[in-house]
Amino acid sequence: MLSDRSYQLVIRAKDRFGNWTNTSSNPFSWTLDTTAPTASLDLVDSLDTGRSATDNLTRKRALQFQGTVGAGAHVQLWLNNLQLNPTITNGTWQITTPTLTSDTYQVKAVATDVAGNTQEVV
Ligand SMILES: [Ca+2]
Ligand SMILES: [Ca+2]
Repeated sequence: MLSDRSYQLVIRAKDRFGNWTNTSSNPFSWTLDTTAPTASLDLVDSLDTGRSATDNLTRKRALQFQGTVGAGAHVQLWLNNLQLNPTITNGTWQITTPTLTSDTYQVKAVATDVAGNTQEVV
């Protein structure tokens, strides 16, 4: 099995008498990347009201989430079935939600790198 790295493919032809061409094809390069991007997710503490600023229990209806994401990856935030597209600056993503109704929300961030590998954080 191939490991994650860059590869080069070069082709040389041989005729039916076993004579190889003197020249090879131009190298074809590709990169194998099967590693999921890193990502993190947090409700901004200043909007996490009440006894604890880190328990993710809040009375605010418009929330701000933020986190980190690996280089080159993009991230989507899901609040139940609501999909949001955060902005990413220098490996940090953030987004302010629309005004939400009182409910319990399952929040997850899904990071996808340029090779299509995904990482889900909740
Ligand atoms: Ca927090
Ligand atoms: Ca709280």
